[in-house]
Parts: sequence; C-alpha cells; structure tokens
Amino acid sequence: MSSTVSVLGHRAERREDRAFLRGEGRYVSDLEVPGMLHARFVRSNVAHGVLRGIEVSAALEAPGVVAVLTASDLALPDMPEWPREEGPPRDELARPCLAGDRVRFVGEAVAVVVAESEAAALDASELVEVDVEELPAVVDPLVAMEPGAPLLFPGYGSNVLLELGPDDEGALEGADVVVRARFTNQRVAPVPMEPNGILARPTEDGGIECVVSSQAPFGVRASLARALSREVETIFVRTVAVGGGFGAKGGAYPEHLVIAAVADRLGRPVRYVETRSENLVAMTHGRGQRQEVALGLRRDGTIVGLEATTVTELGAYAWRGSIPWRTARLMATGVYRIPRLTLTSLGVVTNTSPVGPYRGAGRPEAAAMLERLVEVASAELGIDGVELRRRNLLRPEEFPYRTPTGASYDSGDYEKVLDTALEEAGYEALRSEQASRRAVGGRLELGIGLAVFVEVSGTGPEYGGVRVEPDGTLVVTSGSSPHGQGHETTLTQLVTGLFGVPAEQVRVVHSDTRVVPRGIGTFGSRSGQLAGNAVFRSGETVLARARELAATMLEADVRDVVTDGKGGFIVAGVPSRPVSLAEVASAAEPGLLAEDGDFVQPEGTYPFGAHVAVVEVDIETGRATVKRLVAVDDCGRVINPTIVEGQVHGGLAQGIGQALYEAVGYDEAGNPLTTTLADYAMPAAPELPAFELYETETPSPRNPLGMKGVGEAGTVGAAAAVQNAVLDALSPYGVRHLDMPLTPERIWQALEGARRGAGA
Ligand code: MCN
Repeated sequence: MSSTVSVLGHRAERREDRAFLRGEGRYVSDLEVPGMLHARFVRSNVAHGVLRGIEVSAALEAPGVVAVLTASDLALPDMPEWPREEGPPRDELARPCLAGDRVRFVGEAVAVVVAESEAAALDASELVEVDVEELPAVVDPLVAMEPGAPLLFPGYGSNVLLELGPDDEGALEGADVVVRARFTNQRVAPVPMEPNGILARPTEDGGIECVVSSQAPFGVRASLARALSREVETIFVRTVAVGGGFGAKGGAYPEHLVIAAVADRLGRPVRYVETRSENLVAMTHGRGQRQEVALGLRRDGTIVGLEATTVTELGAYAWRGSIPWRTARLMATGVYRIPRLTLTSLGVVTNTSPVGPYRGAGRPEAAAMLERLVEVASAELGIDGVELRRRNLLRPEEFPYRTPTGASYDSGDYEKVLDTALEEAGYEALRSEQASRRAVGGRLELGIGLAVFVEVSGTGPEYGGVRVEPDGTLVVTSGSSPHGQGHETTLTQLVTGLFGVPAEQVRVVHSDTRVVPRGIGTFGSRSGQLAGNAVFRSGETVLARARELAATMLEADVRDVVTDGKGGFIVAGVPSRPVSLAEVASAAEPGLLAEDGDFVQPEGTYPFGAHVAVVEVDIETGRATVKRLVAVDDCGRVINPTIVEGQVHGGLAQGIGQALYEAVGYDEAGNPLTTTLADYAMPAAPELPAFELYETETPSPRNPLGMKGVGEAGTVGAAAAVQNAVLDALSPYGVRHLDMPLTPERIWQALEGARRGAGA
C-alpha cells in the first residue's frame, strides 16, 4: 500500500479548467465540417394517440431541404430495452426510435427534417403535418394503475411494467407503534448546461464517425451498431467537451440513432443539437416516485420493520426508468438496521417524457423516504430525531453488512458522520437559538434538518492503461468518459504520484473509441474508483518494469533504485546520477513499458454521509431560504480533495433545487408545463448558501486505493436534509409533512390550512 500514499490526498489544480475559463471548450454545437447538414425533429404535440399519417410533401419542397424521413423510411429497430431480470424482453413494450403507429408523450419524435442550414430545417419542420387521432392520456402514475385507466400498451393489459416484491410479508409484526405516511419524490429535469447533440459523418473507409454529447461513448457505439446493422469496428464514437450529463446522457438516445442512420443513408455529415425546450421534454427526467410507507418500532425507538410500496414513474416507456427503480429498491433500508422489510416496487408507464437516471438515481428517493419517515416517527414517539437515528444506525463492527434487499455494504461509520455534522453545525446551539426565537415569536421561523444516508457506487468493470512514450511522456488511457468530474486531473495525479513526474509529462486519453480499446463510461459514481484503480494498477506494473530497466542502466540493485521526483530514477542517496524516464523508455523493448486492464468491482462500494440544513421560513410569504448546509461526506480514500469538494458542491445545489424549487409539471391532458427555464425553476448562486464541507475517511476494502464514489453524494443527503429543515420550521404550526418542492406557495397554503384548521 505504500505507493498509494504518494498518489492520494493532493489538491492538484484541475487541468481541465483553463480551456473552459478561456472560453476554449468546444461542444458539439461548435463543430463545423464541410458539407454538413442540419437536422430538426418533428415531435408529437399530443400526449397519446394513434398516428394516422405524416404529410411531408410541403416540407420536402421547402428551400434547402434534403430529406424528410419517418419511421417507415428509416425502418430502424426499436431502442434496446434496458436489461430486465423480471422475464424475457417484451418486444411490444420497446421504445421506437421514431414513433410509428402510436405517440405516447408530447415531445416524442415522429420525423426528422434534414436541410442545408439549421434555419431551413427548422422552418421546414413546421410544414410537416402529423395526423394523430387523440386517445385519452394518463399522467398520474397512481391513476395509471387504476382499472379502466388508458393503457399505453393495450396488448400488455397494464401500465405496470415493472414489479418486484414483496419478498417478505409481515415486516411490522411485533411493533409497538406503526407510523404511516405517503410521500411523493417529485419528477425533476436534469438540465445539463449543454443539451443533447450529435454530429455524425461517413468516413472515407466506409465507417461512421459520431461525435456525441455523452457519458458513455462505448455504450452509444453498441447501440449504433445494432441500429445500423453494422460491425462495431466500423463505428467510431467520441466526445468533445460535454457540458454536463447528470446521468441523463448515460446511453444512446433515439435521436443519436436516427441522425447516424440519416448520415449513413445520405452519405453526408449531419449535425443535430437540441434546443432547451426540446431538452426539457426529450431528455429523460429523473426521480418521480410515490411512496406509501409504514415503519414499525418498539416503544424505545428500535425499528422492527419497514413496509413500503413504491411506484416509480417510467414515463412513456420502461426504458431507462428501470435504473432508478431498481436502485431505490436496493437502498430501501439505508443506514438503518431494519431487520424485516416488506417492499413492493412498481414501475408504471404514463403519457409523459421517459424517466431515467438523474444524479443519485434512486438513492435520493430512498434516502428521502427514510429520513422523512424517521422524523414522522420521532414526532409520534416523542423521541428526539437524533436519538432515534442513533438507536438504529448500523455500527462499524457490523460491516460487511447484507441488507434485506441484498446490498452488501462494504464499510462505514455512520455515527461518526452524524456526530461530526452535529458538532460542526453547532446543533445544540442551533436548537437553543430556535427555542429562544420561538419564545419571542416572529416572522422568520428557524428550521434544522438532518439526513444520514448511504448510497451505492462503482459497480462493474472499467478499463485503464498506462504507457511510457519514447520521449518519456506517460499516456494514461481510460474507459471512463468525464464531463465535468476532472478525470484528467485525478488520473494524472495517480501516475505523477507513482512516477514522480510533473503533470505536464502526462497525457490522459479518454472518450474516443478509436484510441481507447474499451470502456463502460461515467455514471453511478464509478470512475474514480474503477478507472482510478485500473490506471493505478497498470501504473504500478509499468513503474516496476521501468525501475528494473533503470537498475540495469545504473548498474545497481533494483531494490536501491528510486524515483527522483523529477521524472527520473536514481540510486537512493546518489541524486547526481539520474537516468530519465525518456532514457529508460528509449532503451526498453517495444511494449515493455505499457500495461492495461480492467478493474472489476462486482459488489460496489457504499459511500455515506450526514448533512445538516439550517433554513429560515418566512411564515407571511411561505418562502424558505437555506442559511447553512453542513455536509459531512465519506467517500473512502480521496485522490483530490478539491475535486471531491467540487463534486459535493454540485450535488448539494441539485439537492437544494429538488427540495425547494424544481418540479416537472404536466396538465391532465399530458401537456408539459415546464418547457423553458422560466417555468422550470433551477437555483443559481443567490439561492445557495456557502457550503460547509467536512469529511471522514473510511476506506473501502474492495479496491486497492480504498476509494468510494462521490459524484452523487450531495444530491442524496441535501434534498432530505433541507426538506426536514423546512418541516422542522413549520412544526409549531401542526404541519406534519409536505412534499417537495417546498415552494412559497405550497408552504403558504399549508400554513393557511393550519391556521384555518386551528380557527375551526
Ligand atoms: N474522486 C476522488 N476521490 C474519491 C472519489 C472520487 O478524488 N474518493 C474524484 C474522481 O477521481 C473524479 C471525481 O472525484 O475525478 C468524481 O468521481 P466519482 O465519484 O467516481 O464519479 P464519476 O467520475 O464516475 O462521475 C459520475 C458522477 C455522476 S453519477 C453524476 S450524475 C455527475 C457527477 O459525477 N454528473 C456530473 N458529477 C458531475 N459533475 C459535473 N460537472 N457534471 C455532471 O454531469
């Protein structure tokens, strides 16, 4: 383990930022190639209906138009269904690339218009006439489950497309007290700064090259190969700068497949970049879970069991929604010792945009469910929330711990993060301040909210390699696909630490299927630990070979040869006679100083933390303001604390966004109500406090570097902590629970209701 010491924990400056700060980042929309065509999609403006016909002749005659293509013209296979363990794939449930005989949500693509300019494509797209015979739409997932509800797939006979559990009945048996609640974890939109986009072009050697705004170029390549009936070797996928993905760019979209097919067919480059309004309907949404829960406890606060039915919105197709559905199930017992669990997990289709993973992907849903429930139980039992948590938190000696849902937690010290958070927040003082403010009375109510959480990260394999070029350059190759996470910095750190070279001597290669042999991509907070360990392991092997060669060149015993911190090797204690890495590389047999491979982590790791939110709620206007957010996170050993803090910052912002502001809305007919950033409220810097970050470090035994993931942690704890804080502020008014987002209107209505109730 000694070599890990020099690679971990350094605040190296982010290598990526310079270009972005200078405005030099190039995104798909910045790419221009000779002869490039532009595409626009014609999208359904009806939520549910039978597609009777598409009239394209007027569009075809419009100036600059090269092609207008529909499902029958392109005849693409349906989108691959996401892996499904509950039975064989059901072809009739698959999502088509372009709607063929039915439309199932507003925004579903029905045709593509290709023209010489973006303006021409846009103008012509408005001339396409789509004839839809409207059907009744269903938007609310609970309504979609009722008998007689409109069916999205009548042949299947139900809108419930995913169903697991319960594995155990009677989890509440033996409880002295049972607390029940219904929560809605609302649907939100990922809203990356850069929307979806692709540039596809035929290559001279008969292939297709696609530059995609994606988190997973290899996954996109596999989907393209299937859609275009091509060998993967003839498809080249790469990214340029990717302006965020937040889980929603984790695989191929129908738009990618259509554009590549069009470029293939026309033999010309085609570029498509989504508008913001398209992004808000065509990119997958996140969350969207109804929870009906009951917690059984003994009078002393010990939990005996949890009974829950969760209904996850899938949107119009059971496509990527199965990921948050499954993950929420896996994490259903969280940080607590819950011996028995009766859990039914349903996934339901409705006439709305498809749902998929969004930063946290099931973990925030599970954490909010438990953390709200604990507060409801605390009020019911009259046991302080901190105390109630403490009595039920898993203890360090219980790890590895197998949960009733089958998750295998690697390591943890939940009480330590809780204690640290309480101490750093000054919890006791905050409670005193709250009491004295309440005694005086006033317009601004202070609320203190807590969330203790665990999440899953880093499952599966990832590729990583290291090689030394003859000039001494270290080339790191990674199968991960960063889009803001700073992999170039952290992966560089691993090899600079090992070889003692400056960062300038390291080049990181990723996100290009021509130069990286294989990869999975960046999601599920996996890259640091998986790509990191793959690169580290390869680096150690290459270093050992280089040292041996250096020993021969220095005519010394290999045990006496060390790196000199300047990019060379010396005999320990003889700094005057170094041999440089370039000299060693030049002397090496070809291929000797190169190693690569996959690091595989079958069970994942389980990062955890505790967040304390302090809010003020204006009881006249209902406006909640986050005054402080104290976040204690544990992601095992850390490569770069600055990068980790940045990751937590982003997640906290999104967690606060979900708690207070964000919600995707539809009317009853399935018309989206949030199609611009004027309707969809995202927080910006003025809405956010200065975050107070702390960490504990509990290494994971599952990888040599002892790491866990951190990319999603902020969203998992923050939303629940802020929601709890607002409800804490409202507790003197008799408000037991409110769902997110806790907008001024919702809070004000609840206070009005409580006032009226009290009056009555
Ligand atoms: N890291 C570290 N030490 C650790 C853990 C991580 O130094 N113990 C570093 C890693 O080396 C990496 C970064 O922190 O540079 C994040 O690592 P990790 O937790 O492995 O997450 P991934 O790199 O796999 O990123 C995915 C994660 C997810 S799932 C979402 S969603 C998300 C996120 O990252 N979307 C983002 N962060 C984002 N950040 C930006 N800017 N944009 C997005 O779309």
